[in-house]
Amino acid sequence: MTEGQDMEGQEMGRQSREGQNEEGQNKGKKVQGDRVNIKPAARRQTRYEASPKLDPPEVLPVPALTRDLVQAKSDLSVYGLCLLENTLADVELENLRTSLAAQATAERALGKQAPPGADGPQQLLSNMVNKGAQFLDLVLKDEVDELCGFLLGKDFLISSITGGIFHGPTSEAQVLHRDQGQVPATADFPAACNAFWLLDDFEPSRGSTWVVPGSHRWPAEYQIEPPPRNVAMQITAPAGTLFVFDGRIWHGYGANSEGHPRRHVANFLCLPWMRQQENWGVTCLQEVLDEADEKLRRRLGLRTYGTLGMMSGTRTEKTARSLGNYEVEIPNHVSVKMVSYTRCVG
Ligand SMILES: O=C(O)CCC(=O)C(=O)O
Ligand SMILES: [Fe+2]
Repeated sequence: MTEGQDMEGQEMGRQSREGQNEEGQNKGKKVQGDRVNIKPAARRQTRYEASPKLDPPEVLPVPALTRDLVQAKSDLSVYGLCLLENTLADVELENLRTSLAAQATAERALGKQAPPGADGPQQLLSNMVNKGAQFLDLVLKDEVDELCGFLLGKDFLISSITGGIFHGPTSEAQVLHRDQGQVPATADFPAACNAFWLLDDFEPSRGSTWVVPGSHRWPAEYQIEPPPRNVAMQITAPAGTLFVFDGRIWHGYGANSEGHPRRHVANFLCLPWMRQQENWGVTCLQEVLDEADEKLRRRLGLRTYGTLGMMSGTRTEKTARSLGNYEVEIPNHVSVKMVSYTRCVG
């Protein structure tokens, strides 16, 4: 049964129970016997097809590398992750490695002024949105639209874009966590996902990501405290792979015993009604906004989504549809150029 069908089924059940208990409730509605006839929605909000719950919790294997988007979507539903091989051309890969390394060196050279995460053998680079068009190009690629749009619907937002480099050996693996930890565990759907662009071969000896495949399908009570490390396994995938994982999956980076660089760019994406990780309104450079095309502006959340994200009361050309759970028309005419406001005094 798909998630949409499941939700509609629950809704039907609630309505008909209410109909039975409260007199007069059914006035004006078409009643057949003791059931209220409610029309199901013509469309579901996302095309995500949920796999059934794993209750009791079961750990699945890591899915095989694939080059097929249909297979990758199925892997996301079944395992909670997919490994789409060969997604970056060699020249692009080399360019990304070089520019990530140059950015990392420049940030380290700032010493005490450097952003958080700059020192130590494992460097974190934050806010890659401001650090070069080559990083922004990644999040706009068709594969991200296809796979992350499958999980989150077509209007998903950029929550953050970060980069990571292991410069040498490390001894500590990251605590297992879920990237949508701020979302109640009872939310039975992906609210966020991570799309990692692997710039080096990810192998266990280089601290490749630990994952618990299938854990997105576990009941809510298993999504609050992390499971023991011995149920997790590490991925192995070549540079150029797009590694996408559901925000509900238990995971964390590994320890890099080999010391080989392990570089990646992370596109962290979320539902269009969820708070983004980076506060773009504060940190996105004006020159990035000036250069941004329509799609990037939407992905950054600089467009309205239904009644959300309005700008001093947004004027739209169409009457807004604000009924229930719907796909929303995004008015495109709103400019993100800075406007000077004049304050009227008395
Ligand atoms: O780098 C990795 O392998 C995982 C990192 C991670 O899970 C995170 O930063 O949230
Ligand atoms: Fe994470």
